[in-house]
This record gives sequence, structure tokens and C-alpha cells, in this order.
Amino acid sequence: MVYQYVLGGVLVSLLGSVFFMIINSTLSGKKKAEDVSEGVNGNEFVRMQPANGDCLPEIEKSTDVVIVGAGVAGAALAYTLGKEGRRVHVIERDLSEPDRIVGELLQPGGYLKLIELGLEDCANESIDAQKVFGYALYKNGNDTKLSYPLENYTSDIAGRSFHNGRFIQRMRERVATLPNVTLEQGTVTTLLEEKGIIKGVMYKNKAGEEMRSYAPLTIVCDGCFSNLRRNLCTSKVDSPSCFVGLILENCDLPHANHGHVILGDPSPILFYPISSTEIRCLVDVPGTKVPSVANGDMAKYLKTVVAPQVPPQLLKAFLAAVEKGSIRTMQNKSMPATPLPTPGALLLGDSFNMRHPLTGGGMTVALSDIVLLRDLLRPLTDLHDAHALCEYLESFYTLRKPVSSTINTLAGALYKVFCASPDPARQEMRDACFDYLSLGGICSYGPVSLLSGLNPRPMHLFLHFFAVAVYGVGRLMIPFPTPQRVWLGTRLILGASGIIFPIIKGEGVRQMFFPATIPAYYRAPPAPLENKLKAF
Ligand SMILES: Cc1cc2nc3c(=O)[nH]c(=O)nc-3n(C[C@H](O)[C@H](O)[C@H](O)COP(=O)(O)OP(=O)(O)OC[C@H]3O[C@@H](n4cnc5c(N)ncnc54)[C@H](O)[C@@H]3O)c2cc1C
Ligand SMILES: *[C@@H]1O[C@H](CO)[C@@H](O)[C@H](O)[C@H]1NC(C)=O
Ligand SMILES: *[C@@H]1O[C@H](CO)[C@@H](O)[C@H](O)[C@H]1NC(C)=O
Ligand SMILES: *[C@@H]1O[C@H](CO)[C@@H](O)[C@H](O)[C@H]1NC(C)=O
Ligand SMILES: *[C@@H]1O[C@H](CO)[C@@H](O)[C@H](O)[C@H]1NC(C)=O
Ligand SMILES: CC(=O)N[C@H]1CO[C@H](CO)[C@@H](O)[C@@H]1O
Repeated sequence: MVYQYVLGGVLVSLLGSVFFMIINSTLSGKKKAEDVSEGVNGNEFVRMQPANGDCLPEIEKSTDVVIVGAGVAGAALAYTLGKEGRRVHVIERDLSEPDRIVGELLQPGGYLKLIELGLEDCANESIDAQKVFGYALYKNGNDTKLSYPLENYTSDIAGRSFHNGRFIQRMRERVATLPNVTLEQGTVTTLLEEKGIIKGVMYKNKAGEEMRSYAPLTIVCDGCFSNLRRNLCTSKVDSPSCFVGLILENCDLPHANHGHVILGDPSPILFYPISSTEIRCLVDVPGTKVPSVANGDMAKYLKTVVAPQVPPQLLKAFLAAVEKGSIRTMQNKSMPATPLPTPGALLLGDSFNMRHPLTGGGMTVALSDIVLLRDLLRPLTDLHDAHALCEYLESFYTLRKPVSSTINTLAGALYKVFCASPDPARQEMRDACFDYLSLGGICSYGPVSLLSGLNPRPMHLFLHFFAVAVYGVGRLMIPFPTPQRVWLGTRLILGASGIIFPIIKGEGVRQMFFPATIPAYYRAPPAPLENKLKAF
């Protein structure tokens, strides 16, 4: 009897919080609109002298789009727009091959986008890329295998993992083959603005000279440490943890061609192949204090805290990698997309939107955004009407939501669920999640297809998340519900709500679940100037 009331109460509070979220997000939507006008007044663009205006159109005519940064997003975008016949000027700070621990696993959903862009050769055998068919999940020595649901695709479709720098370099090579794209080394310092419209960028070229590049559209893809984003979005960057990266050599993963996720204490550990001979290990270190690499604390931490949780097959190689000492760290950032639509400019990639890297979703979101943007820009021959273009492109922010919000929400929620916690309710949630995924059938391929970018449906994510919570509560009620277990179950549900609702709120409830109610969803491309003139 008692638990029926409790369950009823929980349900009511759940519905209540959903309602509250909707109201709240509608209100904050209004607030955002006010922020926009504030932002435009209070920015720090370099204003151009209108006196020089007469000579501008000449320069502007030679470029359609300026792209800042040729990382994953910038390079793929430059290739895509260049192939569409646009004249593109890409400015990248460093054209040599990057050596980083980020962006090494591309989900199958992202690989499908790469094919759509015609860039799949950049992640093939020639860079020793490895196919990835799914994940193996470890908890307390037990493991379960979660395969991507790929049976309805051709055999080539799978995830891909590789050295990020090699992948980027291949894409840059492809960009350089396009006649209408200029790829230049230079560091962009400021956006150039005139009457509230971004007209281009100021940059320092390789020789250190200050240069300007003008175009009707500037797309900023300067990555997670973006300096330029502050004028184009109301960013709230959150850094929940840090990843420590190592490379393991001369060993085989327990499950070949699979990502390995260890539900470790205090937080997850990842392994995946990045070439035929190397395995990337990423150790999540939560909180703000990371042990110092320089004074050896990090090595000690890895040997004493992490090593005992590493699967036995990998332990020797893991310890050897720690001994060898090339330990890299990278902050984990997350940032919901909160654009300030600005005429003449657009943000893309990590400068625009970030999520916890646990699920390796960043490149998939970026590539999916690029496909969408390409399709939106395709009908436009002329990009010069900045205000009309800006209004039209507002649809982008809603149309991208199914893919981006599914991947972003899952990354944030899984990270919280997978971290160890002294709270018994959180432990129950973690155990329930592991066991739910181990059930097989829809319980494993459902969540995996969300994670892999193959099923961009936020509602499915929401349902699976609460199915895990309900499964956890159900197990607590067996064989019979004691008051303690009912209380634990209630706290489990509340904890689960506390994880998912703030993330969903950050993404925007309406955009995520009811995109069709957003007016911008239906924006038609602006009519070409000639048509407008004809109408008179
Ligand atoms: C630890 C970690 C692991 C990750 N693992 C994965 C993963 O496995 N799978 C996945 O899909 N995603 C992963 N991600 C996310 C992924 O790395 C990013 O989503 C992706 O790299 C974003 O691409 P980008 O082009 O926006 O940024 P970047 O690839 O960082 O490119 C930005 C480019 O802009 C250039 N630049 C910066 N400022 C300027 C300037 N002022 N002027 C000119 N050029 C400039 C930089 O030199 C750089 O080349 C991970 C992230 C982290 C932090
Ligand atoms: C390059 O740009 C010119 C001028 O817009 C255009 O006519 C030409 O078709 C473009 N070339 C390619 C290969 O896209
Ligand atoms: C891989 O891509 C390169 C270009 O990057 C291409 O020359 C090569 O033929 C491709 N290899 C295979 C096996 O497809
Ligand atoms: C593995 O799982 C089984 C069944 O769920 C359980 O009985 C066993 O204790 C687990 N093994 C370990 C090492 O936790
Ligand atoms: C694959 O296709 C079959 C037949 O259309 C369908 O029944 C099945 O659900 C599909 N599998 C997945 C994982 O979508
Ligand atoms: C573990 C870690 O690197 N934490 C950092 C997360 O980001 C904040 C803000 O950038 C830093 O203060 C923390 O040190």
C-alpha cells in the first residue's frame, strides 16, 4: 500500500518537474531574446571605417565564405562548401599534423555523414584506421558486449578509430585539391563588424603581417578553446573532469575492434584501438584537482588507483605505458549550444557546442551539422543579404537538435551514471544501468543506437533512461518492498531525474521534444535579390 502512494507521489513530482521545465525553458527562451539585443551592443568587435567602404565590394566578391580553423569541423566544412562551388578562404593557425588525444573514435552515425560528404577515404586503411563494431562494458570483473546495430547496413559501415592528426591532415589534403578553396596558415584575431553585421576576419599570416579577409559569411570553427565564440553565443563552459591519455603497445584488446568502457572507481576508463598496433587508454579523473604529471603523482595515481581496475590482458601494457611516461591530459568540457544569431557569422564544431567525451560523439555532431548546413545553403546562390540569411539559418539551430541533443544528453547522463558514488541510490542506478544494457535485445541495441548516432530520437533516449531507473526500482521491490528499499527506490528515481532534467533543460525542452512548434523550423530560403526586384 505504502509504496503505491510513494510511487504515485514520485510520478506526480516527475510530471510536475517536466511541466516546470517546459515553463522554465519558455521563460528562459524569452530572456535569451532580450540577451541578444544586449549582446550586440556590448560586444568587442573591431568596427570598420565606413569611409573605406567603397573598395570593399571588390574584395568581398572574391570569397563567399571565410572559415576559421581547419580542424575536424573546419576542414570537413571547407571541403563540403568548396565542392558545392563556393569560393572559400580557410585560415588555420597550424597546418602541421596535430598530435592530440581527442577525436579518435568516430561513431558509425558519424561515418555515415562522412560518406555523405564524400570524405570517407580520409579514414581508411591508408591512415591505418580501425573498424569499431561496438563496445565492451566492464564492471567489477564482469563484462558485457554491446554491438552497434549494423545488420541493415553494408559491411563497410562501422565506427572508425584512428590518429586524429592523420585524419585531419587527410581532410586538409582533400581541401587543398579544390580550385576554389584557399587554405592558409594564419591566426585569426578578431571578427570584423560593420553595423551589426560580421564582414570577415582580421588575422596574422605566416609572415606575421596583419591581414583582413572579407566574405558575406564567416564560419568560426576554432575548437574547444575558442577565442572568437564570446561574441556569437552565450557560452557557459563546464569542465566536469579531465581525461588522461596513454598509448598501449604490443597487446590485444579482450574484444577486438571494440571500445572498452570500464565502470571504474571513481570514474570510467576507456580503451580503444587507434591503429593496428596501438591502443588508446583514456582515464577519466573527476573534479578540479588532477595529480601532477611533472612530479610523478600522476604515474603513482595510475599505478595504485587505476591499474587494479584494468582488465588483466591489458595490465602489462598499461604499466609499461605509465613507465614510459608520455602521459597527456586534456580537459573535458561541455557546453550546450546557445547561439546569438549574428548576421554574417556562424559557429560550428566545438566552438559552438560541446559534450562530455565519454561517448565519443563530438565529431559525429560536427559532421552531422555540416551536412545540414550544406543542404540549407545549397539553394542560395548569393549569400550577401546578411539579415535574411541569418533569419533563414535560425532553422539550423532547431533542425540539428535531434542528432545533437540525443548525443549530448546521453554523454552527460551516462557520465554521471557511470561514475562511482558513495550514495547507495547512485550505486543502484549504476548497477541497474549495467544490468539493463546486459539484458540484450532492445535494452542493449536501443541505447547503443542512440550513442552511435544511428538513431537520433531524443524521446527514445528519455524512455530508455527512465526504463533503467524503473528497472532499478523494480529490482529493489523484489522479493518484497521494505520501507528502506522503497526509500532507496524513490531516491534512485529522484537521482535519475536530477541527472537528466538539467541536461535536457540546457538543450531546450521544446527544441528537443517539440521542434515542430518552433517557428524557425519552417524558415524558407530567402528569395534571390533579382526575384525580390521583379516583384515590384
Ligand atoms: C579528451 C577528449 C576526447 C575526445 N574524443 C572524441 C572521440 O573519441 N570521438 C569524437 O567524435 N569526439 C571526441 N572528442 C571531441 C572532438 O575532439 C571534437 O568534437 C572535435 O575535435 C571538434 O572539432 P573542431 O573542428 O570543432 O575543433 P578542433 O578539431 O579542435 O579544430 C579547431 C582548429 O581551429 C584552429 N584554431 C583555433 N583557433 C584559431 C585561430 N584563432 N585562428 C586560426 N585557427 C585557429 C586550431 O588550430 C584547430 O586546428 C573528444 C574531446 C576530448 C576533449
Ligand atoms: C569556382 O568558382 C567559379 C566562380 O564562382 C565557378 O564558376 C566555378 O564553377 C567554381 N569551380 C568549381 C570547381 O567549383
Ligand atoms: C584510401 O584513401 C586514399 C586517399 O586518401 C586512397 O588513395 C586509397 O585508394 C584508399 N584506400 C582504399 C583501400 O580504399
Ligand atoms: C558477475 O555477474 C554474476 C551474475 O550477475 C554475479 O553472480 C557475479 O558475482 C559477478 N561477478 C563478479 C566478479 O562480480
Ligand atoms: C533491420 O531490418 C529488419 C527488416 O526491415 C527489421 O525488422 C529490423 O528491425 C532492422 N534492424 C534494426 C536494428 O533496425
Ligand atoms: C580535472 C580538471 O582538469 N579540472 C579542471 C576543469 O576545468 C576547470 C575550469 O576550466 C578547471 O579549474 C579544473 O582544474
